[in-house]
Amino acid sequence: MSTRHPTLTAPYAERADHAVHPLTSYLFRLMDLKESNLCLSADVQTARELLFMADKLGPSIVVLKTHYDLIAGWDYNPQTGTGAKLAALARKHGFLIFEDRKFVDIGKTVQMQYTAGTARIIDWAHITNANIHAGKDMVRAMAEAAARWKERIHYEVKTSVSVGTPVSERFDDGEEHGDEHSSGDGDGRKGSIVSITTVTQSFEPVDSPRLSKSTTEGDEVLFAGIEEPPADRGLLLLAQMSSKGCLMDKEYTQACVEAARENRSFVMGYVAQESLNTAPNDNFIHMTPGCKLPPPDEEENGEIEGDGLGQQYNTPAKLIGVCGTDIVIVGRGIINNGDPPSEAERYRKKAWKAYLARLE
Ligand code: BMP
Repeated sequence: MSTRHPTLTAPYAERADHAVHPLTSYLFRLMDLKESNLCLSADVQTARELLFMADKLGPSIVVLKTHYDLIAGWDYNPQTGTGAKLAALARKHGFLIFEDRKFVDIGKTVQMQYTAGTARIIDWAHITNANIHAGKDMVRAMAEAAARWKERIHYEVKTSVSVGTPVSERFDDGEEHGDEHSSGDGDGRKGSIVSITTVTQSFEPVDSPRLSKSTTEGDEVLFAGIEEPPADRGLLLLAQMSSKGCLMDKEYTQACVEAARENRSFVMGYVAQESLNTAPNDNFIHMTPGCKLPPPDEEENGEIEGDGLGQQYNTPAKLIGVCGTDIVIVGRGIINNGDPPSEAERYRKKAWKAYLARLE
C-alpha cells in the first residue's frame, strides 16, 4: 500500500470535490451525510428477503451489493420487478446499488450482458464490477455501452423532474419518444412524472421506457438531505480478492490500475484489499469485502476466522485504518445476526470510527 497518499487523510467530503466520476463524487457526499462507509452484501435467498433487508438496513448503508443470480424469485419486469423495487428503496433510504456481477468476457458479450438480456443490470444497478482478465478493452466496451445508455436516458429524463434511476425499455432500438410527454393531460395517455402522485395514478403502458418505479404504495418517498444520484453508471475493477490463494497477482492488479486511469469517466475505483491510489491525481474509491467484527464481548482487533471455504476476514479498523480502503462490504457478519439492523449499526459505527481515526 502507498502510505500517506493524500487520499488517505482527505475527508470524503473533500474527495467528493475532486472526483472525476460524478457518481463517485455523489457517493463521497452521501458517505459524509450519512456518516457511513458501509456496504451491505445482501446475499440472501429470496427476493422478498432482499427487499426486506434493503428496507430495514437502508438507513445504515451507502451501498447495497447484490448477486441477482443467487436470489430465488427475482422478478425481471423492468417497471415493477425486483430491480425497480430495489431502485425505489435506494431512493427512499439514500444508497447506491452495486451488482457484484464480475463481468469477464469479450467486449461485445459484456456489453450485451450489461445492458440487455434477462436482468438488464444497467437499468437498476448504479455500479457493477469487472474482472479484467479478458483484457482492458472490455472496460472500454462497457464504458461505451454505459455512455449510450446514458445518452438515451438523458433524453428521456429531460421531460421529467423526479426520477432518479430511470429504466430504458429497450436499450438499442433507436426509437425516440419525443412526442410522448404531455404532463399528464392532453391526450390522456400518459401521466407526467413531474408529479409522483400523477405517476401512481396513471401508470404508463409497458412500452414506456421511463419508469423504473414500482407502483407499490410508499415507493415515491425520497431520501432527504441530498439530491438523487446522477444518471451515470460506474464500474469497479476487481483488482484483488479476499479469498485464500487468490490467483490475481501484482501484475494483474497493476493492469487494473492502468485500466482505471485510462477510463476515469467510467471507472469509479476498485474492489480491493488495500488502497491502490499512488499517482498524485488518483482519487479512486476502494470497496473491500472479507470484513467481519468479532462478537461485541471479544477483543476488537483479534484474528477473525475464515468461513472454511476460502473466505478470509479482516476488521473495519484494519481495512479502513491500516489498508486505506474506503468502504467495507459486509455480508454474513450482518445478515446472519439475530438483529441485522442493530448489527449493521455496530458495523457502521466501527467503520466510521476507523475512517475518522485515519484522518488524524
Ligand atoms: P461475506 O461478508 O458474507 O463473506 O460476503 C462477502 C461478499 O463479497 C460475497 O458476496 C462475495 O461474493 C463478495 N466478494 C468477496 O467476498 N471477496 C472478494 O474479493 C470479492 C467479492 O465480490
